Amino acid sequence: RVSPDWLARLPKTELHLHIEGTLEPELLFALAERHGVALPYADVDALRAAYDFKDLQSFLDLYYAGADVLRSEADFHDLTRAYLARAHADGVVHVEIFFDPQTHTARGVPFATVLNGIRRALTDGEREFGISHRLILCFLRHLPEADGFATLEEALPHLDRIDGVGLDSSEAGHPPQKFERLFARCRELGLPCVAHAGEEGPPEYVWQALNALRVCRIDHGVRALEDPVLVAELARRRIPLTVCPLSNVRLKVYPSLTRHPLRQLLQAGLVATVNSDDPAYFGGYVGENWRACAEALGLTREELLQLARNGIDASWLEPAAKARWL
Ligand code: ES4
Ligand code: ZN
Repeated sequence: RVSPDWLARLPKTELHLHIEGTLEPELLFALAERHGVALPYADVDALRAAYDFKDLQSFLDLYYAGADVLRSEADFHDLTRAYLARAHADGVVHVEIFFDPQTHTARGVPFATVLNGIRRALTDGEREFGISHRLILCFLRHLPEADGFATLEEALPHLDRIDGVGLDSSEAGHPPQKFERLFARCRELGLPCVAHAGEEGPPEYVWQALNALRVCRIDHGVRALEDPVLVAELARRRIPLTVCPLSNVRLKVYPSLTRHPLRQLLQAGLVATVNSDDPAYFGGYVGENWRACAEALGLTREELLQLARNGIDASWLEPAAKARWL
């Protein structure tokens, strides 16, 4: 059994984190107050009690509703800063953060407001906490590909501050293929691509993320284990999986953490990493994901070290920066 101290000191990365998913009920209420928004919940406890999800969609409904209080640059800054302080306390040294511009531009919040708030907090966080960062623009897959193209158009003046693109939201019925042309354009622009695949969707969606979208990393990807040929391909190409154990349990991908296949992924030779996804909604930041997995799965020191190394390896840090941690 590893000691809590040793685990706390392990240098951690976070490569699968939706910044909108770090909106804690306390901040959500404070921002509602800031903007004079009425909430359909009496208090913080009533809101938290609603975080009882049956699947991905039931979570997304609340997640998009919650994001409605994010309106000003200060809101996005405060949100991101609170997350970085929390991550720092967990021993996180590098973050690659998703944001969902369409959730905000659809409500009239300008793209630049969102980006400026998040970016300013990331830059400050680098100085204050020593946390390095990348920022990944995610397209919402439940919307048409044309909406994604319009969002990319809005992003063009800011590409110097966007490090890559991703694909998130409702997976079932929205295969990666739907975004083949959009991702081809993003690759032409030099943007590295990732996509959520194999969370609720079948292994076929992971194949499509690889072959149609040409992603360099798979977000979740746990259902790849159902297809041995796919597992072999992911291992051979060393395509990292950004696994989110507590998210998977909360969204009922697995009935409990003891049934989570994190160890199987490692044993299959996959570059699996540990991440928190939407920690304000899923009951644990990344440190808690590590502790809970170590405990529920009885992970060894060697397995935990491998997961930490995988996180550095799977990151988009330049080789010299990786060498500092490896
Ligand atoms: C998400 Cl857990 C998850 N899956 C897909 N899309 C998302 N957006 C925020 N969290
Ligand atoms: Zn996610």
